[in-house]
Amino acid sequence: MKSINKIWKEIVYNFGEQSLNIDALKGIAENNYAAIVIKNLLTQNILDNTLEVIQDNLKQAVATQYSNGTLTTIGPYLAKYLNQPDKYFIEAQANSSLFPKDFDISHYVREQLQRIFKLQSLTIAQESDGRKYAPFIVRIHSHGVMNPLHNDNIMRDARSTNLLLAKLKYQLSCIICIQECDSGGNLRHYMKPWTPDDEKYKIKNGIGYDYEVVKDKPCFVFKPKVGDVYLINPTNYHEIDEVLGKTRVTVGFFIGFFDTELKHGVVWS
Ligand SMILES: O=C(O)CCC(=O)C(=O)O
Repeated sequence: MKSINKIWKEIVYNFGEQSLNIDALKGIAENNYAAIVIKNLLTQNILDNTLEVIQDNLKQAVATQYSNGTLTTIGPYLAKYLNQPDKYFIEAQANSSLFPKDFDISHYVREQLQRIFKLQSLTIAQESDGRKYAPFIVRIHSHGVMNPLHNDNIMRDARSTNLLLAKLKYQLSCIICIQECDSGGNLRHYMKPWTPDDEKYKIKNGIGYDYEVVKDKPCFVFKPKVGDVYLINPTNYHEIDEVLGKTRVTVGFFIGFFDTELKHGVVWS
C-alpha cells in the first residue's frame, strides 16, 4: 500500500524573492523537511535550449529495460559502475561536454545553488589523482515508465571501494525539471532512510523494495513542473509513479558534503 500521509512538507523558495531559511539544507538532510522546491530559477529560453540539446543527443542515450517500460538516460550513474570505476570515469568525461560551453544548465544551477545556500564551494567531485566524476545525468521517462521504490546511498554502496565519495557525511539529490509529463510521474518521497535491516524487503529477482519497508511512514508526493529545481534526501526511499502522456525529462545530480556544516559541497551523478 502506498502511503499518502501529508504531514511531511517541502520548503518552497521563489528565486529572487524572500530569503531562504539558512538551515534549509540541513533541514532536508535531517528529514525536518521533505524537499526544497526552487521556483523561477530558469527562464523559458534556458529550458528550451536545454531540451533541444537533449533531443539532439538522444543517440547517446542508454535504455535500461524494466518489466514495465524503459528508462532512458544520458550520462553515467555511479552506482551502476562501482565494479568498473575506470569505465565510469571515461563515460563521465565523455558526457561532461553534452551541453555547449556557453551554456551548461548543470553548471548554472550549481552556481545558483552555491549562492542561494551560501555554500563556500560546490564543485564537481574529483579523486585525488584528478579523475572527475560525471556532473549530471539526464533522465528520460517516457509514457508507461515508472521507477520502483529505492534509495540512493553512495556511502553504503561505495564502502568497499577506494572512492572518495564513500566518506561523505550527507548525500542530497538535485533534480531540474526540463519537461513535465501530462499526468502521473509524481515523485513519492518517504520519510524513511535506508537501514541495513531493510534488506529483507528487497524484491527477490527484481529491483526495488517491498512497500512494507515504508508502511505508515509519511510520504511527500510531488508533481514536478517545467522549470522546477528541487532537492531531496535520496537516502530515503523514493519512487516515481508511472508517467503518462508527454515524456518526463529531468537533469539531475547528487550533492555530497564531507563536512557536517554543509558548506563545501561536491556533485556527481
Ligand atoms: O526525478 C525525480 O523526481 C527523482 C529522481 C531520483 O530518483 C533521485 O533524485 O534520486
